[in-house]
Amino acid sequence: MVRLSPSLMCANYLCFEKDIKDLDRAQVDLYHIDIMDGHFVPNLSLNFDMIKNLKKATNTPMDVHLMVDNPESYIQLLDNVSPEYASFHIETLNHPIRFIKELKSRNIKVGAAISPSTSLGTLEYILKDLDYVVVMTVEPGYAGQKFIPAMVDKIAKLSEMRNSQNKELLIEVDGNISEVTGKQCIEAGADILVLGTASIFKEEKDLYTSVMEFKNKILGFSIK
Ligand code: S6P
Ligand code: MG
Repeated sequence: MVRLSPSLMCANYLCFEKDIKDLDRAQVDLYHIDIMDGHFVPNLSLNFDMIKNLKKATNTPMDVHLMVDNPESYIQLLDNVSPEYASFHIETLNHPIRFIKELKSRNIKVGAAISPSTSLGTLEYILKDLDYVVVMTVEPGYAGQKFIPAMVDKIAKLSEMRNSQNKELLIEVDGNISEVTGKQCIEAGADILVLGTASIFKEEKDLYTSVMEFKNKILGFSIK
C-alpha cells in the first residue's frame, strides 16, 4: 500500500499543533522532517528540538531526511530523538556502509536519499543494506519547486534493481508530488509519497480536508 508522508517544513508554524492534529486525524503514515545545514543545501528548515516536542504530541512515526554534509556527526542528535526512519544523502558519505550499520544498530530504518543528477549506480552495492531510498524529484533545499520529469524513469529503474537485489526496499519520492506526479511515481514503483505544497499544504484548506481529498483522488492507485 502507498504511504503518505507530509513534509512538516511546509506546515504553518503559527498553528503547528492544529496542523499535527489535523494530519493525525487524517491518518497519515509518517512525518517527513527535513533537516538542512546551510552547506549541503543553501537553506535551513526544521531541527531536532522540534522533533523532540513533536514526539510528545503524536505517535505517528518520524522520517528524518538529513540534507547535511557529514551526516555521521548527527548521530548524537538522532540518538536524542530516536526517529523511526532516517535518510542521508548518498552524495555526502565516503563510507556509507559504516553509517548504515550505525543507524541500524539503533533500530532506525535507514534510507539513502539521491539527488536528481546522481546516478543509481551509487546505490548498487548498498541496496541490500537499505530499508528505503528517497528519490529526490526536485533539487534538495526548497519546497515549491518544479517536478523533474526524468525522475519517473529513475524510479522505474530503481524498482527493477530492487526486484533483483532487495524486494523489501521501499521507494520514497520527495519533491512536487501532486495528484498527477504522484500517480506517475506510483506507476513507476514508488511506495511513499512526500506531500508538500504541491498537494496538501494550501492556504485555503485545512489539512484534514486536503489529505482526505488527496487520498480520494488517488484511491484507485491503491492508497489504503
Ligand atoms: C526539499 C525537501 C522536501 C520538501 C518537499 C516539499 O528539499 O527535501 O522534503 O519539503 O519537497 O514539497 P513540495 O510539494 O513543496 O515540493
Ligand atoms: Mg525532504
